[in-house]
Amino acid sequence: MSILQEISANVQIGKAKIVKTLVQQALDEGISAQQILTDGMLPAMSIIGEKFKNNEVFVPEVLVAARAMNMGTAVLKPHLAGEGVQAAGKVVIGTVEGDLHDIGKNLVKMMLEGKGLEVVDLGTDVPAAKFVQTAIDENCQIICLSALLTTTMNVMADVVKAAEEAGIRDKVKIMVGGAPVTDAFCQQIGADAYTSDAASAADKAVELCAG
Ligand code: B1M
Repeated sequence: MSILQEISANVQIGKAKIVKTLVQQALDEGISAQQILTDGMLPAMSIIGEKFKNNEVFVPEVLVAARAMNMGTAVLKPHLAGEGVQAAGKVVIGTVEGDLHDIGKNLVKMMLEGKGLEVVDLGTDVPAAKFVQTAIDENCQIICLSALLTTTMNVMADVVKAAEEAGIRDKVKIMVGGAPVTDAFCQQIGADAYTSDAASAADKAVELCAG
């Protein structure tokens, strides 16, 4: 079994400490942080998701896998951080109200910080008004929204409306993402940008801050 397969297998069974050790070992062996993430850790969460859908694993197993994933990505964090010119800008990020999924949101945050952007992380289950108030109070250029449930993605439309009602829509860009979100949905709700993964989200945020 390759080390990436070992990482995937241990994320799936939630062996957080072993994942942490294996991720460090893979880095020491010269495997890039991006490859560890893309070929080791992300496939593990897809497999868990499939098993969850088919009732082969249940919430407790998914939670321990998520914890192992988060511990592994913490080791990757300094290595995923971009090098070179650091962008200037401030972003508020969170998972929308009703939604507790935060692995993707944490990855986006990590990549944004890697690009030198300052990030205010509101966590999960964040009401629309909180995003808008934070953008005002903290003088953020971008609101970044993550949703993993088809039932919560509509809260993103509430954030767009709340920003309009607060009179900040022309000053703040709104970015959306997460597994059920699409470019068509982004356009439908009047948000500014959809990206499918954390690295593209960070690139887009830099572009929007510069613009
Ligand atoms: Co949940 N869950 N879950 N879950 N869970 C899904 C999302 C699901 C698809 C599983 C399934 O059925 N196959 C399904 C949703 C179905 C649907 O809506 N159609 C589901 C369900 C149903 C539920 C519950 C309702 C289950 C229940 O209780 N009966 C419940 C809801 C709780 C709630 O939120 N209110 C629930 C709970 C949980 C756990 C708490 C156990 C756990 C979350 C733990 C945590 O996050 N700390 C969990 C998990 C782990 C998953 C799966 C297995 C994995 C999600 C994940 O972390 N993926 C997931 C199945 C799956 O996705 N295959 C599933 C890895 C992560 C890196 O990907 O977050 O998509 P993702 O992020 C990607 C991109 O989407 C993008 O960047 C990342 C990659 O670079 N991205 C952005 C994300 N945000 C972005 C923002 C951007 C740009 C890009 O711009 C701002």
